[in-house]
Amino acid sequence: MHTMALTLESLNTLPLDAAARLLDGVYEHSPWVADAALAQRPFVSLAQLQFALAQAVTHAPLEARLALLRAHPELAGKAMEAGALTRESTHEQKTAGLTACTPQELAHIQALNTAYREKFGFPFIVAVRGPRGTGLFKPQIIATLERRLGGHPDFELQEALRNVHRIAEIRLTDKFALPPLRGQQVWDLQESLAAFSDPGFAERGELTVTYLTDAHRACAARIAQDMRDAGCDSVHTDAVGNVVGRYAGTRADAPALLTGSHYDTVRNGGKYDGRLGIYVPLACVQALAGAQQRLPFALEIVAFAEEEGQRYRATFLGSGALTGDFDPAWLEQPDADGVTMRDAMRHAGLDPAQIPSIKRDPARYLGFVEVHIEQGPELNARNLPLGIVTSINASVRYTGEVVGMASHAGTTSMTQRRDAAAAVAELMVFLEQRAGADGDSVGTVGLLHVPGGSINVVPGRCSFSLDLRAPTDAQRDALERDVLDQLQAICARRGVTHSLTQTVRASAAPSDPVWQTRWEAAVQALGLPVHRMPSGAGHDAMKLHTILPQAMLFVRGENAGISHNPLESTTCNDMQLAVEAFDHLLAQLGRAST
Ligand code: HGY
Ligand code: MN
Ligand code: MN
Repeated sequence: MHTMALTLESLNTLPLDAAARLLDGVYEHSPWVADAALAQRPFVSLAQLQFALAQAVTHAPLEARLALLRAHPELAGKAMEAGALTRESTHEQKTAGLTACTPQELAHIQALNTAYREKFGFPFIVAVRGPRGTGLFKPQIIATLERRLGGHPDFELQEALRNVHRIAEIRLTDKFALPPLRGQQVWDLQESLAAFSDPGFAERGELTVTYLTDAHRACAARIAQDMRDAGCDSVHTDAVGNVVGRYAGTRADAPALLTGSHYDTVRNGGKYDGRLGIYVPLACVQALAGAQQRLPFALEIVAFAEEEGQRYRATFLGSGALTGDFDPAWLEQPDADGVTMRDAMRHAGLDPAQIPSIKRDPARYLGFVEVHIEQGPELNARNLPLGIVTSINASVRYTGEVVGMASHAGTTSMTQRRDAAAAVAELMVFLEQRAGADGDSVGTVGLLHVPGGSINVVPGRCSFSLDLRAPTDAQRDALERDVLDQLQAICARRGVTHSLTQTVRASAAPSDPVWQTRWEAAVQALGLPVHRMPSGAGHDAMKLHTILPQAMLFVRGENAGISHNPLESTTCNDMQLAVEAFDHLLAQLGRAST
């Protein structure tokens, strides 16, 4: 390990061959990567160097990329047993406990390695120091190997390379002695928050936090404490359960910057959806408070209590309360157990009568910004840590039911049936084809249920949901019209009836150009390319869009950006970069306000 930490200055100014030697070991047995990347110097940041290294690999011929993968040792493989690993790999495999496998573990891992290499033609590679940089556990590594063994060769080639880049990023962090401390803290705070989960899920190690459950209230209390610990001058929980932390500015009357995201989750969801947008700005408050520094405006961070609409059909409820869009009819809505929202609020000690006072006066705010994981594969595929959101797609959601006639599965001929489930199935196939025809529309039936169904009964009823999205309102409306027309036609032909309830209708929310430019300047200042992209996912920002200028910053997700899934993941290095980008945006606003 280098006794002296490397510096960008040395890397930028030393003769190329000397500079390349400083990067020895970053890409396993593959000095050509550093040689190619150094042509891009000078580098203003480690992130910029990292991206140049990744680009050097991306632009290399396939054979060179495959050779890079094949230069890596197997996990708990023969090179480890023979003590022939590089210094870095030895440290990494030791840290992961791979040098201390039981004979059964060793046999299992080596059998998996053999199967993996036979299927893909290169060794299984995973960054064993993981997204936190301090190490995956052996069971996690084995589970990842088992999961990825089932992958598609094209995907797996990219996934293996992404892990090589993550290994390189961690090795660079060590070489430059620049641990992403603020990113690690953000990562750890979200890890702690993920300890709270609803019953029925917590026992399975799954994360589910739905509106106003005890786990949800425990999250609110923890977030409030984290806001106080970070240095917020005031922290309160409002009448719908939003947790609001405010870091005062030097001018009490100046409009504040509003930011935040949601802390509820989908069922068996990920740890970062929403929550990252609470803890990234909180890390900025921590730094400001630590330096006893004040901005010329207040920073107000809102942890929105409800965005996913899981327990009640009331999506964006938390941010909707701020924009004056809380629908009092929601209070009487029962959940699956018959508990009305009003009762749930009473149980949580919230007073619905105070909800109207949550509405914000837009004149008191500069705008709204939200940091969120991308929840998609784009940044991950481009080896980019951050992305700039240009617009949030329009969406419309329905819950519905088709009613036919339950009848004997054995005696009802195929021409006499009024099969409710088959009708919905036919609609699903149409929806997939119709949304696909647009290219950038999406349609999903996420809920599908035959109530009281039996294996030997033709389904008489079938409940379902529709989630339709598109980059513009007009395209969403056209998709919606075609799908609803087709549902009508299917039901008429099959002699079944249907009912539909619209639960969400959200217009596309283009980013405010001025605020989008601020995010772009922040990302550029980090030495990263500006990658602009729409958001396929809905966010609280689309609600605040109705009263304030807004723009979002996306953070790359691991595992091809999967989300609404326990595999949702992002690294402490990427979180660090999001914090630094937020710092930069605050500094821009500070300069603009003076
Ligand atoms: O469904 C969405 O787009 C968001 O995650 N609620
Ligand atoms: Mn979500
Ligand atoms: Mn979200």
